[in-house]
Amino acid sequence: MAGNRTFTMIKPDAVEKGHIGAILEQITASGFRIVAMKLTQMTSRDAEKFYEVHSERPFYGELVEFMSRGPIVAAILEKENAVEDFRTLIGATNPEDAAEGTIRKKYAASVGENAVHGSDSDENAQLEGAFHFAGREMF
Ligand code: 3AN
Repeated sequence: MAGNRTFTMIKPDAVEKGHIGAILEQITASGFRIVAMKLTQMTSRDAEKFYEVHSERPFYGELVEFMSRGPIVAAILEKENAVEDFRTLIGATNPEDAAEGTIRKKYAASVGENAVHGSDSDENAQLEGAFHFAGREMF
């Protein structure tokens, strides 16, 4: 059903700092069901493709380098109104602007290294989930 799934990554900075468990706990305690999940690492080519929409932005090179520097946790999450509710849970892109209690407020260091990704639309949630998972890896 459209609208009930989103895609997330726990980014290399949060994995390096040992925050996988705490972040997954907050996600599931907030009512999201894990549909698919894996610990994986993107090559720089993968990260270039994943963030192609940002290829003209000045931070694109830095973003690709960061996102491919270490393992990430990729996951598809299910909940009513998933895309919007998950973006509320993670908080603003810049952790300085993120609301108290949000995942980025708690775990992100900067606008570049901001701990988690959350899809910005139902269409991108579908594309991003399909980028990382085969159909038989979704439950
Ligand atoms: P969001 O992830 O909140 O949807 P976007 O789509 O504007 O934010 O940016 C995608 C990713 O690009 C962000 N998660 C962040 O890692 C990176 N990014 C955004 N703005 C900057 C910036 N000014 N400098 C460095 N990296 C940035």
